[in-house]
Amino acid sequence: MAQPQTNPTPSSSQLDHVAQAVRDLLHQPDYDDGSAGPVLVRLAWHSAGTYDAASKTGGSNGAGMRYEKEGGDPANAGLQHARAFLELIKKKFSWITYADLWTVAAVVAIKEMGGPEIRWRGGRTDFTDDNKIPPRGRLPDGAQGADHIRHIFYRMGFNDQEIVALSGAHNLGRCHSDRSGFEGKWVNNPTRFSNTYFKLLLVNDWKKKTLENGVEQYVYVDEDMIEEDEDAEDAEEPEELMMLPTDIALIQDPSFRPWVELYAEHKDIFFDHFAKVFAKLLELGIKRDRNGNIVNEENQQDGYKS
Ligand code: DDH
Repeated sequence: MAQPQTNPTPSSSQLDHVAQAVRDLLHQPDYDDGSAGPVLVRLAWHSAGTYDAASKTGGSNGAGMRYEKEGGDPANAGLQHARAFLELIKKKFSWITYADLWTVAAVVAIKEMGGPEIRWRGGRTDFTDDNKIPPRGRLPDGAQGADHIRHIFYRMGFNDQEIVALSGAHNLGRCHSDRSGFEGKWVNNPTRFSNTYFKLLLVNDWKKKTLENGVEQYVYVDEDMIEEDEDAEDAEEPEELMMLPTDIALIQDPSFRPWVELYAEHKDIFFDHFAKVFAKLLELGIKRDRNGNIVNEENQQDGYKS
């Protein structure tokens, strides 16, 4: 049996440099809503969200999206932009692994966009081939409902409260018809982390709309909230806002809905719960020794025959 290999976490002064470099690249006037932040958050989430607790496969170790097997998954369409942004940092700080960089960048971006401080631990290693990349199909499909959401997130080891808290990330960014088929943003200011997503879920009368490409989503023109929204001074023209069928499932399901109501009312509780569950997400599939170093047991995952 091979000896487990450990990879130490970067020192805090090393990390300070990387964090500053991430902050420096967030402002992207020609990209989407002017920030690389949202797509960086989605990169980290999709790198971790392949985890399967039963087989202990997938998760944020490995940076498998560098390989076609995972990077070419239609569920990951558009995340090449996030990887290209971070490549500039990797060139400068070659000592950091991609798997650490992709996860720490999200934590820095969330904080910089006004979100909570999230505990992050390093030491991830990068796969050197695509053997340990899990099969496609482990990420959620926005066209589905509560049963599907539970199937996907219970597999990772999350409960209903954690599912709703994590979903609050849809306060950030937007859907792109050339990536997922869905179109539009969830809130007026999609580069500011807040609990507006939950408020909008509850106050609006969401109507089903079929897009030209045949994809169904929910829409509302958010006129009232624009005036009330504390972030509204940055907002531009009122634009039709959207929700995925999976977002709407959070208010239709009797066990998810109370959490939506709590987070809509109490931003501080949402921030606290989000910080905890996002930290947990980034640790999926990672085994640490007593010193916090990641243990890569060669025989832990046998790899997949593809
Ligand atoms: Fe998401 N998400 N997500 N999401 N997500 C999309 C965009 C973003 C689902 C589907 C989509 C989470 C959960 C779910 C972010 C973060 C998180 C898009 C649009 C789809 C579709 C992609 C595109 O067209 O570019 C579904 C389904 C779920 C689910 O829970 C059932 C979670 C848990 C997170 C997280 O970060 C914790 C972010 C950020 C974006 C915006 C990306 C961007 O480029 O902007």
